[in-house]
Amino acid sequence: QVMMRALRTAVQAQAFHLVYQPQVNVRTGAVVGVEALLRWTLPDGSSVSPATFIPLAERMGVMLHLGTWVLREAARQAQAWRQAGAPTRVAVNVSAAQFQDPQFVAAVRAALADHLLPAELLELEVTETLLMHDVPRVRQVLQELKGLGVTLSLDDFGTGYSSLRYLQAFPIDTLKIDRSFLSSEHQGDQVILGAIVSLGRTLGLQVIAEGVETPAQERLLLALGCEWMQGFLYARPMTVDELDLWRGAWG
Ligand code: G
Ligand code: G
Ligand code: MN
Ligand code: NA
Repeated sequence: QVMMRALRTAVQAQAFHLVYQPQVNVRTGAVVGVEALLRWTLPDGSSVSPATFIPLAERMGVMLHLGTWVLREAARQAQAWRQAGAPTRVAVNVSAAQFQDPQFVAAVRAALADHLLPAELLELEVTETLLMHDVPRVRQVLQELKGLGVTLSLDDFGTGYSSLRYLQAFPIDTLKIDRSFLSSEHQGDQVILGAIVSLGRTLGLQVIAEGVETPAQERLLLALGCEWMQGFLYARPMTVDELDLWRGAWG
């Protein structure tokens, strides 16, 4: 209850900001994009994890509002990087409330138009769970989004229940392998990892591994044919200023 009241106040006071985590092609060294991640800072300076406050925001019915702010703020920042001569594709996590909103495609179109952002600099991350319901509508929405020119990635891939048929039916560009497949020592998870990478390749999808923390994980992924990576091994989610510094050091 205390948390709920604080969240309601935070939404009004705009006590949120985005941090950005680089996604790199380890073979070429290119920064292929960044993922925007939402942060809520409390008045005392501490911060609450989105894993905690996003489900709360969903239940309170403010996630649509918050998610729309994220989308627009990410588009604004992507345009700022572009104008600074460092065009960077920004990936935004889409919440259930947004995806189910009949105005979602219009909101994405407006975010691009209002910030004069080329659509290829925006990626939308959806989860398998979002895609499970009402397949014809989901397909329609995804096709309209693709029609705008944005790219689509399937987040936390491998942890949900999406059927392989959906994968073919939906115009997804990228699979994001869930980090649970990396963190585990189980031999079986490495087999799944390999299977996801080949599945992606067979379907003509880009594959990116999330949660890469060690050189051993990087080696394994490269051996399996996955070159795109995101994780603490390269960088944590960072503020814009920190990211600029990181970019300079990354080269
Ligand atoms: O950044 P962090 O690891 O703390 O994020 C925790 C969870 O919150 C992740 O599942 C992430 O996808 C989700 N998340 C972070 N930012 C956003 C956001 O802007 N919108 C939505 N819908 N989820 C987010
Ligand atoms: O669900 P989603 O994939 O959007 O969540 C992204 C979350 O993963 C972010 O909260 C981010 O902070 C976290 N994350 C990113 N890289 C790593 C990593 O290398 N290790 C761990 N444990 N978490 C990571
Ligand atoms: Mn994500
Ligand atoms: Na993920």
